Amino acid sequence: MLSENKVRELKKFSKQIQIETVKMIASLGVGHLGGSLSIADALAVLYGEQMKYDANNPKWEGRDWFICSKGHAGPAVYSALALKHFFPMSELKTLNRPGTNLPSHCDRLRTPGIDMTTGSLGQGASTAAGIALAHKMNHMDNTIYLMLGDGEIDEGQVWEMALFAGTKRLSNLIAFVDCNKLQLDGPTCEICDLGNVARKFEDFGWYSQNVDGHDVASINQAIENAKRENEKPSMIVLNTEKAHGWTMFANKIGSHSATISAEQLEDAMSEMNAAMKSIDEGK
Ligand SMILES: Cc1ncc(C[n+]2csc(CCOP(=O)(O)OP(=O)(O)O)c2C)c(N)n1
Ligand SMILES: [Mg+2]
Repeated sequence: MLSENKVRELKKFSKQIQIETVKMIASLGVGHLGGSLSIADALAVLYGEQMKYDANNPKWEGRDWFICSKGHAGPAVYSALALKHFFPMSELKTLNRPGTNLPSHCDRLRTPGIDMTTGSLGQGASTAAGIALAHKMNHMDNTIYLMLGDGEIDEGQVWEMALFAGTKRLSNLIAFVDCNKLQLDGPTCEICDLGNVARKFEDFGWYSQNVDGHDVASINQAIENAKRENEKPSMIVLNTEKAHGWTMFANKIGSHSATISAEQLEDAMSEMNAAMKSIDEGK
């Protein structure tokens, strides 16, 4: 269980990830806002508490891997990596510009700390299972973390991976689905209703849990539970809100790829800095 201080530290880290994400996208003018903000809390728990890594040696063999299969959420991952010193914060302003190390979608050959190239939805799922299998065959105890989107899991490839990982008992694979209920241009349930996601993965041989995806303590506990499971891959369904943390865009379809004006940036910073102050004051 996390101490009160640690919970506060993770909440602040998550808020900082959100702040940097919005600033980064606003500096370019447009980007994948909603699906970046919705995973900030999970990223804070991973990079602030659970994952083994060495920012000075991103390819360290003993590290845990993070594969953001919903590769369009790159901005949130870049924020977490920069805040943990994988590269200078000043690089965040180069998002998706010519010559940048931070393309709009994750690229393992461009960005220190990005473990897999993603963006074509579904493919990160298969690569994560392959990497988990390779580590298992080599008797290595690294954990492979995988982030999927709830629209992304419409892809048949994800379910092929689910079957494979269940069959191979890849207990070193801990996956999340960011259930923010929206995809690119509509509600997930209207486009392809997946029903009970946790139960479906359970049927494929996984250990499944449902958590509040904006509660860092619950996310942390779910990962602890998953690490204790030695026979099955784990699925942690994160119940989230798209563009969480910024009322103007929260739960709106238009948050998926949003343009951000100077006035809107000001609005976001005032809301997010107030939220940061509340965390500091223990509210
Ligand atoms: C194979 C593939 N098809 C389509 C796209 C275009 N696309 C990018 S994001 C997205 C919606 C994904 O929805 P979801 O997984 O719910 O993402 P989130 O809500 O987390 O942003 C789509 C269709 C893509 N990147 N890859
Ligand atoms: Mg979604």
